[in-house]
Amino acid sequence: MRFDIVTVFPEIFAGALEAGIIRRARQAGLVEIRTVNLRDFATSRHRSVDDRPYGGGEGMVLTPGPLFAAVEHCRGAEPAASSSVILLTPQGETWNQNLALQASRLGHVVLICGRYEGVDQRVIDTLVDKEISIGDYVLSGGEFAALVVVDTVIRLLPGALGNAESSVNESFSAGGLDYPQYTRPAEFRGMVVPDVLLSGDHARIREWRRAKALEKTRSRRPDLVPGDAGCVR
Ligand code: 6GU
Repeated sequence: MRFDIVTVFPEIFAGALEAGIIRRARQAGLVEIRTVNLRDFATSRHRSVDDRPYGGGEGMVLTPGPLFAAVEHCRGAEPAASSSVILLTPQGETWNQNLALQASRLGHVVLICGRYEGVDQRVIDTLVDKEISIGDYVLSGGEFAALVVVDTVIRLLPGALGNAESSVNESFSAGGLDYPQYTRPAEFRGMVVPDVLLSGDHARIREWRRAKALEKTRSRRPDLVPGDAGCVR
């Protein structure tokens, strides 16, 4: 799989894409990730990539020229249909595990990091396949959202996780939140690990974990409890 990230701040990505599971997936050849500096595709004398909105109002809007040129550069000779262009914007559909799973089946994804107060609508109408937001809060731009998309998708690529990190029992793939975890020591500052976890009785442990996970999901995220009112699955 391949990601191209179109951004005016490529320096944001350096550290984040060179650590942990993302680094290992890149080294294993499971994913190729490039950052593309939008400013490299500006043609004006001052290499600007934004301008004032027609009709007036606050803020600056990303102009179509550099964005079209950058995406065309990312596509190279490949047909437009074999890549998907995602714009990171607070106006988008909210990202979730199911959208990540769909994206993990794509071959080539171009992520455009929205900046300033918006993006020219002609880019959205004719270049962008999907607009994505990562939640109901305001980011300064799409860069951190692009990292969320890349991380969540890479975890789903076959071979990206070792056995120890297997996503089978994780929150959300399993449909709810996780049960509480404990490790050594068995007693820390007077706080003890629940007896059942030290019992060696794996049937009882499984049942305790299932009950704890359900209790936590019911109280924090009732929308995720299968069969309950409000569950979105
Ligand atoms: Cl994708 N962009 C911005 N600017 N803010 C956001 C977002 C994206 N997702 C949530 N908030």
